[in-house]
Amino acid sequence: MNNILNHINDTEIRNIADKVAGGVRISGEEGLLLYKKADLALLGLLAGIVRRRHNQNFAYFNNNFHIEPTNKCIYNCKFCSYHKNEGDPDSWEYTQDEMVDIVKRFDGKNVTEVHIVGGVHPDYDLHYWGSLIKKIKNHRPSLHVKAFSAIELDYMISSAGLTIKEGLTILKDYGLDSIPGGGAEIFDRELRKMICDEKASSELWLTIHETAHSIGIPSNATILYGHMETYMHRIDHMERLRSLQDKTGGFNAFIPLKYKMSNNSMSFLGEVNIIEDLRNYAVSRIFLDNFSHIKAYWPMIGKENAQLALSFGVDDMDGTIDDTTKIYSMAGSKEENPSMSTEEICRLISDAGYTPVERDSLYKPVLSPLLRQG
Ligand code: V47
Repeated sequence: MNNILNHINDTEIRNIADKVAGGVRISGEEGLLLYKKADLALLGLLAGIVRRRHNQNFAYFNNNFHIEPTNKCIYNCKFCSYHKNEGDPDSWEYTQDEMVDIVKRFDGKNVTEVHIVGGVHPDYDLHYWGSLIKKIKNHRPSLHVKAFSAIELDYMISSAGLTIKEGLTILKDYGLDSIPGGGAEIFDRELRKMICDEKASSELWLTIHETAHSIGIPSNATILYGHMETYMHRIDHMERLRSLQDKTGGFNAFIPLKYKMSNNSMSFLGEVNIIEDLRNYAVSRIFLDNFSHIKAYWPMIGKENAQLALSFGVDDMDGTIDDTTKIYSMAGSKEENPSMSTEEICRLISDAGYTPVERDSLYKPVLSPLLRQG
């Protein structure tokens, strides 16, 4: 490895590369230099070192599906293509029975996780959402329920007049297993004000996740990138996550979400290209040394790009999805009806040179019939 690093001409980048190869944490300033000055091939190499330290040659996926209860939302984030007002012909709202029917569609199928996330609907309270989780658990106790972004949680808990800890404890008792990473967007106060002024602050997002971790609810973290932010904003966002992870160890995965431009009021910004996506996955992998997993969410970035990202630090492809999410098709993703079979996801991973592992929601291997047959 040292021989390869000898070919780096820039002394600053060479020193950072030496640190990464030696397993030493890099500073925010050094992360910034990687974004600005390191070429993509070097970033892939360094991210690969960190990736292998955490996950060897494995690449993970799960068998999962989503429920998006409603796209009616009290907030109107500028990047969102999903939000609709009450009365809009494109708005929807499922009843609890309809949502349990979605779960029933997967009876006899080897799914292990349901991911529930949607708009912040004004009419439903904490116990409504809790009882939905309970009904799902009653029907299929082994299904892991990963539900509600910190933004939805803030609304349902604060409108019930409870503390975050009280609200999360109630949801945990109903059967909540983990929390997805949505709603983090970008933590910088000024930028957050520009793109999603109304919803929970960055500090509140972090407090909700910290409190969840303290009562044994793990979670994910996201960043929304590729809009108006600079590299400094991305580093600031990841530094806050890295500090919290040092404190709690409760994050499972970090998921960079690329801003998609269709049907929202920030379309004039356009979208960043694949080079920038790969650069961002790689720097995330290098910088977040205390996160075990970096996920490429293929319904957002596309199957082939997610496959390519495996060589830039990513070790998790998310799941099979089975055409159950609309958030990204509404924002212009080319994956209009996102669905992958276990066979297809395994083939994508092995064609990229990695070993596919079906995981549960906590990254324990699941012995799927397909993988058992080799
Ligand atoms: O918070 C919304 C993003 C997130 C757009 O935890 C957009 O496993 C880009 O958090 N362009 C929700 N992004 C989705 C989410 C998620 C996805 C996959 C896996 C996990 C996990 C979590 O979607 C929102 C927001 O950041 N988003 N609109 C858009 N136009």
